[in-house]
Amino acid sequence: MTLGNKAQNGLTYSVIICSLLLFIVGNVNARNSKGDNSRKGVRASAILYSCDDPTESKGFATLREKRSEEGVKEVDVMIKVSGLPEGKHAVHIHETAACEPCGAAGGHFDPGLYGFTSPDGNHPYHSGDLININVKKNGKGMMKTVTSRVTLSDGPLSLFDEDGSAFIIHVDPDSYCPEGEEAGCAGGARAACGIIELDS
Ligand SMILES: [Cu+2]
Repeated sequence: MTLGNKAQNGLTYSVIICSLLLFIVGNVNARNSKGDNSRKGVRASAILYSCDDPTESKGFATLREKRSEEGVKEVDVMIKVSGLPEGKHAVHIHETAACEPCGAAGGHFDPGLYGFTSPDGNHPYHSGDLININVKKNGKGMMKTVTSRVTLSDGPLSLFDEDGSAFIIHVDPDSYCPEGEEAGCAGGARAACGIIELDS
């Protein structure tokens, strides 16, 4: 074998190894991007502020939309709060993305032909009705739930309609209004509010 042949063989091996590396890296990238897209879905979040002092943060919420095996859109909701009085507090998605004052968030999110957003009426049948959050002695609480009554993506139940949506944490627990409409049965006054925004 001449020196020229050796150099040529070396070059050939280098080309083969480089091609193999590029192939492997390309495949890993393709798999990652496919995996990320299918897992990620649409996500949103909200920072919760006190209704007494809108500069004081009381926690945050995250939302993630996914598809069930049946193809139904489901949204995972997670809320963490701090600095709230011990006990249960009603949590709902309200119909307007406004928190100053907290009353600006309006009634409960309930789009559609028969939408009825009055907080104590049609409760707990609004699209935005969720479950109580339980706050411990130290003022901290966490709540996780899943809802198929709202979506983050476009559609008739989207939280991102023309005026958006906001979380409200109420002062009192949600009794879910077993006797029908009764003043305060859905949690009464408002303790914290957070405008829901799509994650970029
Ligand atoms: Cu409410």
